[in-house]
Amino acid sequence: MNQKFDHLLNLVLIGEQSTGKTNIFKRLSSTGTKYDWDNTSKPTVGIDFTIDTSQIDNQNVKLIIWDMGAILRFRTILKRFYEQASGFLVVYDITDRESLEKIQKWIDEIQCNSQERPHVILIGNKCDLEEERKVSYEEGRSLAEEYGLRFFEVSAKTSENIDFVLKMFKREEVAKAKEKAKMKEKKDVRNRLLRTNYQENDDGDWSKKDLTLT
Ligand SMILES: Nc1nc2c(ncn2[C@@H]2O[C@H](COP(=O)(O)OP(=O)(O)O)[C@@H](O)[C@H]2O)c(=O)[nH]1
Ligand SMILES: [Mg+2]
Repeated sequence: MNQKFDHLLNLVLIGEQSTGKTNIFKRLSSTGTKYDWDNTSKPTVGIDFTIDTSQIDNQNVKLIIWDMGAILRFRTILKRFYEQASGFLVVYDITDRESLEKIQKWIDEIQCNSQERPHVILIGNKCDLEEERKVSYEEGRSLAEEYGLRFFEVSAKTSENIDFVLKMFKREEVAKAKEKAKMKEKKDVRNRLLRTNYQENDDGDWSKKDLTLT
C-alpha cells in the first residue's frame, strides 16, 4: 500500500551506553505495548529503526525512530544522522551521575553537526529506581534549562512518560511545520502582490507601476 504522508520525521536516540536507549526504543516502537520487560539487554552494535505512523491534527505523520549503537564511533555515519534528524532524545540514567556529566558532549555534537536547529529533548531514564537515584530531578531540569531544552524523567521499565514524550514531539513538530507553511504562504502572497503592483526597471530596481499608462 502506498500511503501518502504530510510529515516525515526522524527521531534519534543518543546518550551514553547502558542509559536505557534500546529499552526506550522498544517502548517507543509500535509494538511497545506488547513488549515484555527484559533485564538482559545487550549493548547495541548497529543501528535499529522502527516506523511509527499516526494522525496528528488531521495530518498523516510518518516517524522513523533510530536506536544508535556502537556505530556512533563511525563519524561519517554519525554526521549523516545528525544532519537528517528532526529531533533527538538525549538520554542519561538517573542512577549514573557520569551519564549526566557526559550530556554536554552529546549536545555539543548535535549543535556542531546539525544544519537546522533540531528539536532536542533531555531524558532522565530509569525513574523507577528511586532508591538508587544519583541525579535529582532538579539537576536534570536545570541542565535542560541551561541549554533551552525540554526535560522529562521516564522509565522504560514501567513505560512512565514514554508515550507522552513521543506524542508531544510529534505534536510540536507538526505545529512547527504548519507555522512554517503559513509563513511561506504569506511570503508568496506578498511577492505576488509586489509583482502585480511593481515593475522592475532597467537597473534591476522595483518601482511602482504607472497604473494610468496600463
Ligand atoms: N530499572 C530500569 N532498568 C532499565 C531501564 N531502562 C533500561 N534499563 C536497564 O539498563 C540496562 C541497559 O539498557 P539498554 O537499553 O541496553 O541501554 P543502552 O545501552 O543505552 O541501549 C539493561 O540492563 C536494562 O534492563 C529502566 O527504565 N529502568
Ligand atoms: Mg542499546
